[in-house]
Amino acid sequence: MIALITGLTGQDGSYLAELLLEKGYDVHGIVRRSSVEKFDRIAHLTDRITLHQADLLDQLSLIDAIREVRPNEVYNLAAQSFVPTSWKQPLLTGEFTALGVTRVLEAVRAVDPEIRFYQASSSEMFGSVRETPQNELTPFYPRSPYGVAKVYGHFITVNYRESYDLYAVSGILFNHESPRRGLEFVTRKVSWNAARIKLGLSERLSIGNLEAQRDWGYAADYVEAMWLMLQQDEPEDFVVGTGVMHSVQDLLEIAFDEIGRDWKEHVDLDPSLIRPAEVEHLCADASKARDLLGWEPRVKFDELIRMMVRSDLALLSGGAGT
Ligand code: NAP
Ligand code: F7E
Repeated sequence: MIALITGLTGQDGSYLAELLLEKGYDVHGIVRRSSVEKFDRIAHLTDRITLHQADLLDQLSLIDAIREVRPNEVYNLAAQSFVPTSWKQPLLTGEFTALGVTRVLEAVRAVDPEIRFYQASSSEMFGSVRETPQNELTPFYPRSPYGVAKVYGHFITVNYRESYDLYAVSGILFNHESPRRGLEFVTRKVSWNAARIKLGLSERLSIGNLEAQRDWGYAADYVEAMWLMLQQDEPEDFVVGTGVMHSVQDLLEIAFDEIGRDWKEHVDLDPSLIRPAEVEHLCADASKARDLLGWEPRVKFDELIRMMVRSDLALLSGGAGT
């Protein structure tokens, strides 16, 4: 089996590449040109995977990459994925995160409509939630340019499935984290700064909305759900999450407990980190994934956050992270 991953250099791309290699796949990934190579997350894999230069903004580069690789499966994980940036760069976010999906789908359709296609959709599409917990039938109400772009990506995937009979599926994944998470996302921001405080490298951490609640899981568990979605008889969309919500305050309590400190003595509330429109709480009903895919999350929130803090302590002490 041959797989092509867009967003290979991101958090999920690196875990998915590891999973597919374990399963014996020939793994290819799309990377975009940069003046410095940022391949930290895949450095341990580069001798076992093949990289192709392409960009979600460039239609021909995507067609060329798919024509060269001739994959059985395409996983479209590339996106502008940081929600606050989507207010600062709404047009670019729309180009990457919305229209980029159509470009990959068009490339699949042009080269080989038998290719199975996975789209990385997001719980941010539920936004101001219409019901709790959220399942595949819950209406969308996105609250950021990122969420709006993901709704487009979701429906263009559904539309190409229905219009052209492609095996194209949308995985509606809730927040998933790991020691490889970008430093600007709240879990990693907290684990990294807690580790710095423990090591005496800093004293304070600025945080926005303490009350926001998310359904946080472990990225390595979630890439397995992506793969399972492409192994079914019929293409269908799935919600993937743990069904358990925690607040940003819970996150601080666990991370600072891991370093033996009281978070209240180190955290400043910074109103500039409050978003123009917030998603207050998200909670998955992943029963369809459990029943049809046999998928279950393995790592719980407390264990995940402690793992991230320990990994950052090791990294900041000059060792290898997880
Ligand atoms: P991430 O760490 O931000 O990785 C994003 C990837 O997209 C990077 O490899 C990045 O490449 C690539 N990329 C961005 N713009 C591109 C372009 N124009 N052309 C080609 N590649 C481009 O994101 P992640 O957390 O792994 O998430 C993977 C996907 O799942 C994203 O689509 C995200 O929106 C979605 N998602 C994530 C979560 C979550 O909780 N993590 C939940 C639901 C959905 P560079 O390295 O060059 O920047
Ligand atoms: O924020 C609050 C913030 O940036 C989580 C992406 O992977 O998951 C991610 O989007 C919550 C929000 O993730 C800070 O207001 C408080 O309510 O870690 P985050 P996100 O916005 O939920 C979804 C599913 C995706 O699809 C996205 O690609 O935490 N929060 N204080 C803070 N957030 C950040 N970043 N920084 C703070 O200081």
